[in-house]
Amino acid sequence: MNKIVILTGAGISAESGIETFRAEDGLWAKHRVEDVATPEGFQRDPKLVVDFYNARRAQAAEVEPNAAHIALGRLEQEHRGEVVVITQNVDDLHERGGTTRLHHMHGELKSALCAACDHRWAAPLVMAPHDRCPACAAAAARPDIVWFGEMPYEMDLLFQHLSEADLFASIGTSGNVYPAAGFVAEARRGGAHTVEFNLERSAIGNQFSEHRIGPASQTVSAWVEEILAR
Ligand code: BV8
Repeated sequence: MNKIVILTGAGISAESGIETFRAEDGLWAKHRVEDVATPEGFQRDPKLVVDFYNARRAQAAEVEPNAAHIALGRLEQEHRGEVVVITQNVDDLHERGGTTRLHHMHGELKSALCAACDHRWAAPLVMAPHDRCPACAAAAARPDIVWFGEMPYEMDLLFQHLSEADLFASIGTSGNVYPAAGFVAEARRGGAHTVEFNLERSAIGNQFSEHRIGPASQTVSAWVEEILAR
């Protein structure tokens, strides 16, 4: 099992206290996706969108990585082969859990983006609509987040990693959002063994060879122990 590629979703951060999207009391139960996670929503009401991310940025600063994040950090440190984490999450719990080879395919709360010149900088805890870009001074700052209808980041590189994976693990994602939900098929095409970690089988559960049902803090820690003991 040389190269391990791991995709994570909101479920890996749930036990740290960050609500997921599609649970009954989740984010999409309180906000309309169209209003807070699309470019059109941002055009329509930039303050609503900026405040939605300000609240999540503040929450992410208050919580801690859980045993699953920490186990993945240890796996990267101690596994003889390559370990690459691709996350749909925008919090920084993987970094704080010790993962360094990390790709935020949907962006990150800690980054701000200039819609005019593409400059990126460390986002202030509280962003305001039309904050000025430190590089070009345009009042065009936006959260550095990939909204629905926008292209996720580094896709060519991510597909390269998926094609080289010997082992592909998907942790805490409902398999509703593409292109991330298509990654397991890509990894299988490359010959990878595939395992899904979730509280229940996801919408794409039938595409995985192996399932580990239960809270990620327990199932991921046990899995990492097994791999490192091989
Ligand atoms: C694109 C922003 C094209 C950041 C997000 C086909 C049909 C219809 C539409 C589409 C289609 N293909 C593509 C689309 C469009 C769309 C899409 O997929 N729509 C879906 C809804 C059908 N996709 C896009 O728009 C993507 N872009 O396709 O661009 C393109 C082409 C050319 C040129 C330009 C563009 C962009 C998608 C990114 C959107 N941004 N987020 C933010 O606000 O956070 S998506 C959002 O959903 C988050 O990023 C989140 O990470 C992601 C996925 O959600 P999950 O992480 O899976 O979270 P969820 O709550 O759903 O599930 C949690 C899971 O954890 C559950 O299964 C639960 O059981 C489990 N769990 C809970 N607790 C635990 C646990 N597991 C283990 N342990 C626990 N303790």
